[in-house]
Amino acid sequence: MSDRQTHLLLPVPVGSAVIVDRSSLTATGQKLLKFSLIIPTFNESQNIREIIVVLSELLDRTIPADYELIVVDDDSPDLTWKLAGELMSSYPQLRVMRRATERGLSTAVVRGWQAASGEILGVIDADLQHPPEILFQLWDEMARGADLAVASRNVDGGGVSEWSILRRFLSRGAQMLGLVILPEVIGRLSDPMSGYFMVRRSAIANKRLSPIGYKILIEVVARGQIRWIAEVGYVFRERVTGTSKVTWKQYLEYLQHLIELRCSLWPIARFLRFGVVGFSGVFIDMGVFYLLRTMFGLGLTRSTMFSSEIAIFNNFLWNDIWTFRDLAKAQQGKRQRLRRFLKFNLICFSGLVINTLIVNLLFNAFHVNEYVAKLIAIAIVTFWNFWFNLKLSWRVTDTGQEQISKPKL
Ligand SMILES: Nc1nc2c(ncn2[C@@H]2O[C@H](COP(=O)(O)OP(=O)(O)OP(=O)(O)O)[C@@H](O)[C@H]2O)c(=O)[nH]1
Ligand SMILES: [Mg+2]
Repeated sequence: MSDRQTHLLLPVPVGSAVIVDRSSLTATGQKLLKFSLIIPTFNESQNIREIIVVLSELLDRTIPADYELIVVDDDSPDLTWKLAGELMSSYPQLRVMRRATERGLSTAVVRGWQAASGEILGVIDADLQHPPEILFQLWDEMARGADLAVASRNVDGGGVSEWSILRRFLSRGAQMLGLVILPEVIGRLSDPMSGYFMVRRSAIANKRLSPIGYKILIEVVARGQIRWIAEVGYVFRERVTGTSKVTWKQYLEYLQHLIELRCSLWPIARFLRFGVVGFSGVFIDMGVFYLLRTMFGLGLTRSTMFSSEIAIFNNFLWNDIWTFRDLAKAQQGKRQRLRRFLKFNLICFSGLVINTLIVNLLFNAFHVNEYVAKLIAIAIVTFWNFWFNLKLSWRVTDTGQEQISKPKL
């Protein structure tokens, strides 16, 4: 590729990592394609030709001239971008982006999608570890209406070829860690580490992505509007040529990514409302307790039980009409409300048990001051109550997939 030809390279998108929607693309006069497949590369000079040849053959057979392959290279010292650029004259659906400043696999994928005009966006490794023929099955899943189709090593027909025990352990360990930190995202995927998938543009358009490290799939599921996920089994092949770019840095970035997503996905406003309601409950509890115990002379246990239950009732009502209003609206009817109330009671009761256990543990085993112990217990139990009420009492269960319209592929 001569210097004169470098102007044929795709310009690198700058600014925030937002993918525009279909209508914005049409408004700029860009021709819409069915499919854009990103191939991120760093020092893949030994693989780039083969992957382009194989993918072009496959896609020319199925959607000729209605797809694009976008190589996003981070200025590889082995000149992968140059080799890819030279292939453009033989493969008209091929585009190449050479990034000089930004680095990293996830950002490369997002920058590629930003420059793409496909309705379905995909990503595949350049090193032939992802079997290209699986594209057909992923494509079929998208045609059936999936928002996201993931090639997975952990479903029927999936696996890894010759991974060492250490690598298997690290991969599973990373998945378990993800399940603890980000269960609502990682729990939706059998192979959250997969780097081979397709996603509908409309599912991630106009979302502010914040890609870190290697795991772009997690970012897509966390921030996108992904209702239907399909998985297709595949065997992760061994690298034949070129070298892996995976180092310990990627594991640290993965942890950082999980924590950032956890912070940004935590429903802060809802949690604050829950806190305000809980605070109001303290006054109700104390007021009713005073009334029953001092004014009506009721016994200590009965006064405590009644006042607590009335406070729980108060909290439930406010949470139902304010904190979780949107979720309650999706489950109307007296029976549903009663079910929510019973679950709320159950969770508050479990919170009380945990509260008592924590205070006892901190005070008796660790000799923490009893008021400090009580404060710590309240903080932990508030999180507990909030999270389980959100996930169990106000959980909306009937989001049917039948509402999803079929795509026009
Ligand atoms: N643009 C870009 N591509 C990258 C970067 N790091 C890795 N890649 C590419 O992303 C793909 C996956 O990287 P690999 O190093 O093969 O990672 P892996 O497949 O998970 O690990 P191995 O099994 O060890 O190969 C390959 O096509 C790489 O060339 C990067 O920083 N920038
Ligand atoms: Mg690889």
